[in-house]
Amino acid sequence: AQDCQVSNIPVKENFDKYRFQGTWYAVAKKDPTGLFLLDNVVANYKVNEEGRMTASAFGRVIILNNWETCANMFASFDETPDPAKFKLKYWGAAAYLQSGYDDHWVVDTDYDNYAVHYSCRELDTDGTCLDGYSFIFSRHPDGLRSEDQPIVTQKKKEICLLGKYRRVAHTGFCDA
Ligand code: DAO
Repeated sequence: AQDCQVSNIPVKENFDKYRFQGTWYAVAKKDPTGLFLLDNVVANYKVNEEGRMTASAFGRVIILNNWETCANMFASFDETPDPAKFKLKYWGAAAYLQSGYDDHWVVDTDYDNYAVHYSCRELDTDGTCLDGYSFIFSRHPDGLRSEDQPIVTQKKKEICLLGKYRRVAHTGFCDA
């Protein structure tokens, strides 16, 4: 795993999208080029009647370099042969928000406390990731439990992003 080849990145075995449902607070993030979601990022995952995983998310964003707003985002996930590897189709409630189609891998989760997300947008010629992003999610708005921190640190290492994260603040900016 630590050869940093994207194709060798380990993901959650037998990922259960049903147990993953509900609210996740982003507590840390590794940004991609041209980052979008800044902080106050909260995602709510659901599995719909057809068995498809969907999500809605909020986060503070800055549009056109100076206008700060709360983005209301929607997502629909396409499954792949690996149950932990999805394709994420996302769009905003408003047209000026970002939209796209990214990888969405669940590297690890215990479903009840923490989750490590990974997305590589652009592969380098050597098979490592040239441009990607990653969220560390917690079920708890105040952060990770201390017992989960060493697990998450180990996973950050395995995805070659240790030291690349920033803390994601929750200040109530996007609270309804
Ligand atoms: O913030 O720079 C960025 C990239 C994030 C793009 C995707 C956000 C919308 C979908 C949220 C679903 C759960 C991660």
